[in-house]
Amino acid sequence: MEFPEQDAAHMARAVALAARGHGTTSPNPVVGCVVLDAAGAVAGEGFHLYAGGPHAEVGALAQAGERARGGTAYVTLEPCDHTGRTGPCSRALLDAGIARVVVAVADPNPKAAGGAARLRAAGVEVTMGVLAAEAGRVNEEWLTYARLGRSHVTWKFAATLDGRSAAEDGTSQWITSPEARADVHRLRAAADAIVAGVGTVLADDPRLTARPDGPSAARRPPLRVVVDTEARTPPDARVLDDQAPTLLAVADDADTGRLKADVLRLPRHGSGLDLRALLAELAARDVVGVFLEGGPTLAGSFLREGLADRVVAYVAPALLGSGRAALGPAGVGTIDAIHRLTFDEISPIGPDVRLIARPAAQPSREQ
Ligand code: AOF
Ligand code: ZN
Repeated sequence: MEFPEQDAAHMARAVALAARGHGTTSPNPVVGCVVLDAAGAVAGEGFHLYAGGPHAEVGALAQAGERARGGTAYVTLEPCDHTGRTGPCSRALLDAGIARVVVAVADPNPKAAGGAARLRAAGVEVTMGVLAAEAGRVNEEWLTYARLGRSHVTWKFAATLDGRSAAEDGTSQWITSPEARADVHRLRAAADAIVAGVGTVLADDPRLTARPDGPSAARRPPLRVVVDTEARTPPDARVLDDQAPTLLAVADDADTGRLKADVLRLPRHGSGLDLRALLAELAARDVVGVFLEGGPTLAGSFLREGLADRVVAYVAPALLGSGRAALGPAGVGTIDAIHRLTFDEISPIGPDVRLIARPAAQPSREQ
């Protein structure tokens, strides 16, 4: 039996389920699944929680049990057709007797793809593309990583209403409220890596650790990455403490003699490093999502290269009038080259506002 008019509503639920995996599934995608029985009633729900754990379909099918026979499965990502950390979901759906599978986004992972074709070949009705934009958004970090072979980048900054991140004398603590800073720690904790430039390390000596007060505190700490072309990070910098692993990204000819850190050598690009190569190297280390913090120079370089996929701005109701701008030169010499974004989300956080925006046409801009 078919219930196509219900497709969007059930897929919306699957997308909401997928979102529950945010911050814990890396290097795997977030995936949600809803299973209906043959009469169209919801019989099971599932989502992917961690790499190596059951896929969303398997969880939903287990809940549905015998009621799945002749039923419909809604999945935010094409069911896998491979045996990786777990068995193929295409097979699990067939074994459960599912008659129809509705998919939002095709799987770009060549190792796992092919589930839709396998199901069709076995006589299952397959509908692709339902709520593809929403399902793509919920899984945007992993889809960037899987499609482009590089980590997804969220650039975060905190600034005054006039876009400044430090006063004239360089002082910058605290522009935003404790509530906004707690929110930053939650976002940091959900990332696989936290990236900062050596300028920020020299100026602020940050720890770059995630210190959330909530339940995510138990997760493994994000990798700290310092973009440090000339290897200027002081050996006693806090970022090199033992609170989390740290990678120093340096130029291939940089002198790292006195540093005892993990070093990643990269080609130079302009006056800095090849950031595209950095993100490919991080992806190869299973870093799906990068949280880029500090400072304006490095953020400008990412923007210039078209490598900032999402912007999270914490804006305080305060004015400075002078002092360091939140963003340094970003390759915009004339108004035609302006980086246009669209707002995704505008939320009050304590006395501040959190704005989430993304480039109007990412990631096609870099393809
Ligand atoms: C998931 N969760 O719910 C679905 C996935 O490492 P494995 O063997 O668990 O396989 C991961 C791949 O399986 C993943 O990259 C994606 O292509 C596919 N589907 N993965 O982690 C899920 N449905
Ligand atoms: Zn699967």
